[in-house]
Amino acid sequence: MKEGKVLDAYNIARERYAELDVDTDAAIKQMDDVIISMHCWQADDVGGFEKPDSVLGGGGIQVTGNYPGKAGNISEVRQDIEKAMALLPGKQRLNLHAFYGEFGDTFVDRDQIEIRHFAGWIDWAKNMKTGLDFNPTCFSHPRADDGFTLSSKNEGNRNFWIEHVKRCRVIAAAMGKELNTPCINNIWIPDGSKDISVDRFTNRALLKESLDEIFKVDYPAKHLKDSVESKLFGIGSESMVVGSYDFYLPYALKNNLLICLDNGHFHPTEQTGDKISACLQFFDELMLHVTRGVRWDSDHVVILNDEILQIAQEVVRANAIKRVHVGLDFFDASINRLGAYVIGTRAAQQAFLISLLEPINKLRSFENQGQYFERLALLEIMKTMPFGAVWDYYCMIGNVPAGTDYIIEIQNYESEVLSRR
Ligand code: RNT
Ligand code: ZN
Repeated sequence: MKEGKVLDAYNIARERYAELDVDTDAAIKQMDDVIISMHCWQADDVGGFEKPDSVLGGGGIQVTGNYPGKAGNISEVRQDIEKAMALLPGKQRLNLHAFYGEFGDTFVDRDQIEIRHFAGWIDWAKNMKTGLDFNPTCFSHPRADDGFTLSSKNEGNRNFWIEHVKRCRVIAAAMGKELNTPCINNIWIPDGSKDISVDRFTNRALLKESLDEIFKVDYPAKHLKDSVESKLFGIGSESMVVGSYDFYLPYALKNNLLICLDNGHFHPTEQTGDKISACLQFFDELMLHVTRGVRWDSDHVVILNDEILQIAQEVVRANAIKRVHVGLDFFDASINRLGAYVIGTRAAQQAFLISLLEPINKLRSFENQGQYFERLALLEIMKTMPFGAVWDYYCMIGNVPAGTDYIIEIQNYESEVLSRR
């Protein structure tokens, strides 16, 4: 897009928003605090790089599609993430899963992982001037094949996963320390049951016991923050999920952890955005997994839909950008994966920028005076305000492609890099 055109459109947009007492420059400035944590696992369809290759399984998640160009090793993951970051305005972090360690050609089981396996990632992050977040990988492993990990009745398996998660906390704390920005270690386990189960109590008691053991060690909050991610159901755990919202919400609260709200993990008519102002009354900080479920927790690429918009609006309206950590969580193997990253991250960023451009004082005053027609009218009017011009300008000043220009960049990357893999 021509810079002059972007600027002309922005100047008009700035005036239009100013008529509603919205300062577009201030909104853009606030985007500095919106740092999206990009998940590494879109690059290779949640495959990881263990030797021998782990097979995605153990319950709960599934990837479909076989679009060419998938990252086949860690350098390719880095190359793709770097390219994605170069096409995104603002700053991002990287969210790593434990099975993306650099294990070389040897087999390093999950209960054996060490900081040194992630030293390369820490160096990479230093060079990229970005923070890292982390996740234990409690799936795609023979010890998760029966669908249970931290809540398993098999003591050997349970201890194996406890050890894995403990080590992940050590690694995450090292990442936070080295990079001078707290690393969020988010625990999600697939544990659950396909069919009616009759001993949920024991599984949940075991999960509590395992977590108590894992969290015995304290790390400075400036290095490590722990979060736990709940789920309603998954493929293979349709009838019961051990780590449900009712389980983790009180657990996180009692133990000073963050709760991770994944918007694919609730009943489809439940609104994740609505949970934010509730949780913020009790938690200092929250973690989000932003995704798009299509009929089920399908982890489609995030787009700018009502759900994402409501989540961002609720964070901004609660003045909580610095208290809510936004991570992405989708994996689509049926389209250009770099394109998936850029679409999804931009959509999340756009949701925040739109929210920052809301005439919130005016809306609140309508609401406080019971002027509900006026409130609804203004909300509708905001939908057709020239947001795109502000977004393009934000891209332009961030030296990244505005308008449709990123499509061509990704097509070029596909023909020069991805198609040769
Ligand atoms: C699964 C959870 C979890 C995973 C990642 C790969 O339902 O959303 O966050 O997607 O750990
Ligand atoms: Zn998730």
